[in-house]
Amino acid sequence: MKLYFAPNSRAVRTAWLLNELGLEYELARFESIADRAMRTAEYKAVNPNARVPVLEDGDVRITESTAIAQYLVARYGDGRLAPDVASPDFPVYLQWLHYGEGMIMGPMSNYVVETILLPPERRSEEHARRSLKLMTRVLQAVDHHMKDREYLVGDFTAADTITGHACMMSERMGADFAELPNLKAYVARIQERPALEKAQAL
Ligand SMILES: N[C@@H](CCC(=O)N[C@@H](CS)C(=O)NCC(=O)O)C(=O)O
Repeated sequence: MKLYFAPNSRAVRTAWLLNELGLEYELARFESIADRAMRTAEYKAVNPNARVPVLEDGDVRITESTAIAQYLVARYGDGRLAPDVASPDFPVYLQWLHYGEGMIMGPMSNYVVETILLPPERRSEEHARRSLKLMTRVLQAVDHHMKDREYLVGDFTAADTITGHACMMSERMGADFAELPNLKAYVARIQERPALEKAQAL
């Protein structure tokens, strides 16, 4: 298996999950998401969007982090890191597996664009404020869900590697967790997992 990876990116999710599953993988590492090697024709042939992560497994190539997580658990999980399809937890698992990319990352990306990526003269305070407000609102739903829970669905699952990672990145990018105590505790909890620490050190 080969993982196209850059530090501090969504590719950490995939490395984290591979580590949790104890799977061997080869790393194609970019220095950062600004690495010019990500913009080459050679890499665009791998991922036309020139983004990470990409997972290759034999003839399989997947370029969406949540789809990669779903694939890895279905093919290599052997009953681990996801509830059984027949379990009442399964739809809950799907909901939280997809929530990170579906609900959190949009407003977070907009916020990062308006506060970090654009040159100061092109930034809009109003857009930044609106993105932050929306990001906080969708994080409140996770905070509410996390009351009296350790992980998103029962024991640790692949959903934590996606939505947990999105929550962790939201905090790092400036979302205010002061009013989100359950979420704050959850993010602290997942950051103690050795498989995540290992992925963040790549
Ligand atoms: N929906 C995709 C998004 C992938 C994505 O946007 N990756 C970012 C890193 S977190 C990237 O490669 N950005 C490079 C760029 O925008 O040029 C996924 O979940 O994998």
